[in-house]
Amino acid sequence: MNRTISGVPAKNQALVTWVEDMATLCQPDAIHWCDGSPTEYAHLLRGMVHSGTAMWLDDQKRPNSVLVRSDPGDVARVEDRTFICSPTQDDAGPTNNWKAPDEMHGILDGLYEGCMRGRTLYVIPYSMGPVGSPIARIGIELTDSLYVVANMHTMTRVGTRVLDVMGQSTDFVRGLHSVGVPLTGTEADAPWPCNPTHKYITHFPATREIRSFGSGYGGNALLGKKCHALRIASVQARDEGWLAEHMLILKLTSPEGTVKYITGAFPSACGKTNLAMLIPTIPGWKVETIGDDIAWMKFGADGRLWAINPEAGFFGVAPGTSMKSNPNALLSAARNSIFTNCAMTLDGDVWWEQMTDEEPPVLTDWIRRPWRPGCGRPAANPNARFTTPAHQCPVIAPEWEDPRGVPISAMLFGGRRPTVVPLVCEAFNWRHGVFLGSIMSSETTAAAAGAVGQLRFDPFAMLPFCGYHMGDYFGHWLSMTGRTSPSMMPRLYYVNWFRKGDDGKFLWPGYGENSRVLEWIFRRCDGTADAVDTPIGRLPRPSDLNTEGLDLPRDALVELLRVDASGWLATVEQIERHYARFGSRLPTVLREELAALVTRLRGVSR
Ligand code: SAT
Ligand code: MN
Repeated sequence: MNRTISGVPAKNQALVTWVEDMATLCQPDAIHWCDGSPTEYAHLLRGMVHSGTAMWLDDQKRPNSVLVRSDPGDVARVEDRTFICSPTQDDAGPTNNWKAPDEMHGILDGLYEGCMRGRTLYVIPYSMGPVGSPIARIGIELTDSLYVVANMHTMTRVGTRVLDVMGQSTDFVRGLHSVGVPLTGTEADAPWPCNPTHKYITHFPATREIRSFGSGYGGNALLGKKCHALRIASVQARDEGWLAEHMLILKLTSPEGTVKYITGAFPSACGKTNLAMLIPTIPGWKVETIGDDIAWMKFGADGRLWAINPEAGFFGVAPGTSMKSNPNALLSAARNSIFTNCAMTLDGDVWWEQMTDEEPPVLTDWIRRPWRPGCGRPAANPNARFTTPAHQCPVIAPEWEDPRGVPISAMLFGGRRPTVVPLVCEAFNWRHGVFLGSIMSSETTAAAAGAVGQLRFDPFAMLPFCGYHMGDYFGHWLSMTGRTSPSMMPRLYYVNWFRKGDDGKFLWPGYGENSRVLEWIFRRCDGTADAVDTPIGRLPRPSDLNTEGLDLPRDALVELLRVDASGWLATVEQIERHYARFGSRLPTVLREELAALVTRLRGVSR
């Protein structure tokens, strides 16, 4: 068939052949090669508005920004439809859905056949990481969704410059995405096309391929993000001796002007963006942002771990973001942003829960219904998002695009834990820290489809994102310290901002006050802050934390830093069950760490 081709096709033979093969399968009417230019982005937004997918927001209030409302059935990652199709089920491990590659390709080829009829196939060459950085990687996403192309423009580095770096290399991740709704020519397109019955988010780590079908939302469809930068990259990182992690990266500067870089692993919608952009409440300290979701870390010639943020934008959770909770995020999204599933005000701006102290008297909610305060429904979807260029962040660190990355001094692990886990706890050493990462757990959030608020183990916040057997992943983490001198390794911390009191209210104020915990961690790395050895790790005493100006009852602070020995002992059985899932692939060292923890806890609770 005669297909229109626009844009400048690549000269890379392997790429051209693959695009032709995929076009033969999906049968789009046209192919567009993205150049990544501002003109192209403007064209994409206009196209989305024209097709009814997006609405312009008021240009005075949110210049060059749109609001998109998705299909109400397509609002979050679908973990039960996400598959790791490694050669054997054992490679995928017990935490991933698995199908044999051939079988999955068979199912998908059936679905992809003719799935782009009546649509344009966009070829998106993207770089995860600064273009040309030795840590960066290239991927190509083919998609029939304008929304995906526009978001990829912001979230990654897209375009011709990526093809230039690629040359004739065949080393790129191949991603194919379709909303799975062909157009026959008579019916009007849906504002948010998606397939109501078939959704597949699939990964083929051995061949570095991603196939996504049926959903247009976030991590299901923006393939550079979770699919490439975490699931595929975690396998590459295992094979090549580095780390691809679900971590924010922040720069912390002390009043003396000393800088340390810290990463933090927290599950989706647990405050990574807030922590990465935090405004310290303690005088003289400064936090700047390198990244808010993903970190790729490799050893430098100096033996330290250096991290880059592979992304170029933020895909942040909107509800709860306000000038009080995270002014830097709100200011980042002041222009040139795509808002998804937010509510709209009468004067053409967006709104979401807790954005302002007072709720607007009338809104259009995210499903386009009239909304009034007290009507009993949220105005924005709980997983509503803003897509915003990282460089618009008022506290973006000048070195955020340094191709060498930044050297990491400390790593945090955290989740939503209403009980048991203290505010902060330092690992005794690397292997104890890996143990703490492996037993991380958190209450589920709206970022994934399914029940919210249920406690689940989410090791290293990678449960939905690790592209291989989690037992081997723990082993990979343990092996990192053997690659350098132990003193070069970052220190590891387990933190919990979400501890609740008997009244069900949070004990710790969080947000900017988390800088007090960061200060302690900073000073621990420098050897200037004290800690006490406890059965679970090294904890600050209340007097070791900077509490000047902190409005917190002393009882609350004591409780936040208390070792709840019986609470920990009560979770041991759950940890054993969690570990049992990994069978013989669980590193023995972690079982030993668990046994040692139990011995230490029994020692104090006797
Ligand atoms: O939809 S995303 O996967 O990009 C967001 C998240 O779950 O962190
Ligand atoms: Mn995330």
